[in-house]
Amino acid sequence: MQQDCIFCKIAAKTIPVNAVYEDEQLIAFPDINPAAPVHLLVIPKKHIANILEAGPEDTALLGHIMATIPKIAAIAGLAEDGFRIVINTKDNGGQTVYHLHFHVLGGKFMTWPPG
Ligand code: D5M
Repeated sequence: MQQDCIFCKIAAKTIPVNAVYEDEQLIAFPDINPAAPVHLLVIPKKHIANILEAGPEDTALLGHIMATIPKIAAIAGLAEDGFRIVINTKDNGGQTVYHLHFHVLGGKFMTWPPG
């Protein structure tokens, strides 16, 4: 837990969260500023600033998150029509919150490339 980290506070439930899915390693909740009809954030409970900061000790955690996102997407009703997973990283990636998070977006047809 890192002081001043909003997602650490969400993971610790010191900020109330409407969790869509949770286990001992991760929590999924709606993005406060949705960019699609369904927009979830999936975060590790462990503080990792971004994917560049993940170390070899985080390999199993990252695998667990990727393996669990399809389950979360299905709970959110996205399995039939599909969805997009996005990891914004540092300034050029558009990262604003420096606690690793996986955006799960769906509920509409999305174009490519992103802006
Ligand atoms: O995405 C950071 C995302 O985090 C952005 O879409 C808003 C969202 N956000 C910020 N604070 C909250 C809280 N408190 N609840 C839910 N969602 C939140 P990035 O990839 O860093 O630009």
